[in-house]
Parts: sequence; C-alpha cells; structure tokens
Amino acid sequence: MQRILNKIKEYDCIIIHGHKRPDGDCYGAQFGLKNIIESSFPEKNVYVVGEKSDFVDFIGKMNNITDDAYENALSIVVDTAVQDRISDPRYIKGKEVVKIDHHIPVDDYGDLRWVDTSFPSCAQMIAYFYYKFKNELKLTLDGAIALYTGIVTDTGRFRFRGVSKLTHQLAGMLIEKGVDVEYIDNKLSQESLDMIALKGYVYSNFVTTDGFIYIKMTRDVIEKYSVTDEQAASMVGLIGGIQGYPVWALMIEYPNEIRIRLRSNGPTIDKLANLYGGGGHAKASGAKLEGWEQLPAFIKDVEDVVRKYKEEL
Ligand SMILES: [Mn+2]
Repeated sequence: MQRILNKIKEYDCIIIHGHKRPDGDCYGAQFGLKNIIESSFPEKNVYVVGEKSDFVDFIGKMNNITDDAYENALSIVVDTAVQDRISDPRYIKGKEVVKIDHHIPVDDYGDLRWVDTSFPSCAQMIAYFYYKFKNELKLTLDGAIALYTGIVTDTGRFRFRGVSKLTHQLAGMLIEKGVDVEYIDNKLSQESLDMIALKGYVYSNFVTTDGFIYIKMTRDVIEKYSVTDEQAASMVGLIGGIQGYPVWALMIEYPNEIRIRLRSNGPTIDKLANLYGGGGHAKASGAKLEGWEQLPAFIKDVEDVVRKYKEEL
C-alpha cells in the first residue's frame, strides 16, 4: 500500500480503469479512489474511464480522454482479475500499471499489485487505503458515497461472507463523512416496472418437482416484459431458499440451446452441471440443454442428487 501511495505521488496524471459491465463495487472503487487522489493532490489530473453503468450512474460520470493522456500517466486497474475484462484496453498505454483487486488472481498483470481476497469488496480496499494514510490523504462526501455504495453492493448489503468488523468500521467512517444511508438505498432499490412485472411472472409460473424448483424463460416471455437476457437471468434468486427445495434453476431459451443457472443451498451441483456442458461452483453452476426435450432427463438427474443428499443427512 505504501508503494502504491508513492506511485500516486510520483505521477501527475493518473487514469483509473475498472471491468467490463461495471457493477457498484467497480464504480465505487474507481470514483472513490479518484476522489481521494483529487482531494489530496489537487494539482494532479485524475481520470476515470471505461464502460458506463446506468444502475450506479449517480456515483459519477466517466471521462472521455484521448490516447495522449496516457503518456507519462499511471494506470490503476481496480476490481478486475482477468486482463481481458479490463474496460478500455488502453490501460496498457500507461507508463506503469497498478492492480488493486479482491478476486482470486487469474492474470498477474500490472507492475505493482495489491490483491487481497479477504476483502468482500474492492471499495473496502480503497476505504482502507484512505484510512491507513488518513494523516496525509483527504476524502470528501462524493468519494465516501462512492465507496459506501461499492461496499453495500458487493456485500449484498452486509449479508455475504467476508463482511467483518473492519467492513463495518470503515462503513462507519464513511457515514461519519456524511453519507446518507437512506439516499443510497433508495438509489439502489429503484426498479423498472418491467422488472417488477417479470418478478410477478416468475412467482406465478415456477414449477416444482421433487426437491427441485425451476422457472423457464422463453423468448416470448423475455420479449413480453422487454428485459435483457441478463435481467431475466438475474431472477434466479427469487426462487432460492424455499423450504423443501434445496436446488433451484432458471432456464433461458436461446435459438440453439437452453442455458441454465443452477443453484443450491444443499447438495453440491457442479458435478451434475459438468454432465450438461457446464460447471462452476459447488452451489452455483451453469449448464446447457440442447432443447426443451432434454428437460425431463435433467429434472430426473437433479431429483436424484437431491434424494441422495436427503438420504445422507
Ligand atoms: Mn468487487
């Protein structure tokens, strides 16, 4: 961290990158860091670049910069483990590259790296960075809002594993800076009418079998509610955690295949997902069917997994 601070001091121009399809944590870390550097060193030029996100647009606006800005500039990439996923590939044009991330490392890019998977969000790393050097760094309300939003979104509002005493201490520090908790919650809780209507569809049309619950997202449903495939897929959590149904799935129809998001809070399901052209984590995997005609076989395989799990309990 000291070496990163030294690098920041060394450069007059600092350009902060995040990942493709940025989320609240990516924005929070990018704009939080920008605020810290700008407030502490007003003579420096600091830019935030990369893809935009409407969801967390209230945090700040991306800068449009030309290639020559990278000359003698320091690139800092936050919240990104895979080099391919860095948004705005020009980061490489920076004179030096710093990586700050909380994911399990995939690509060891960067001249200087601070990677710590014990942090539940990258924004918390930036908040901690400020806290560590608070005698020489400044952070204003805008930066505190960014960092708080990043922490809140990546921890599922302080619910996920990794949330610690430090998380709450740093969140408290940000509230002390003037963060309005309710304002941020309101911003993050905004939903379109289409999404609410689609939730209604999911709640009225899920199918239950023996210990397994699923929802089909056919093309006509996705079109009817005018949502993106990604938004439709995000509905998988709605049918999770239901008593008696330790495994659940959301199935999206594509022209040549059915893509499944398979979830569990009981048996491990990644081996099953392997059988259907997928895989992932023990309790969260992806899988594929060639068409709906394969669904009965898939359901039977899931039921077998659930049955074995219940027998072993
Ligand atoms: Mn993150």
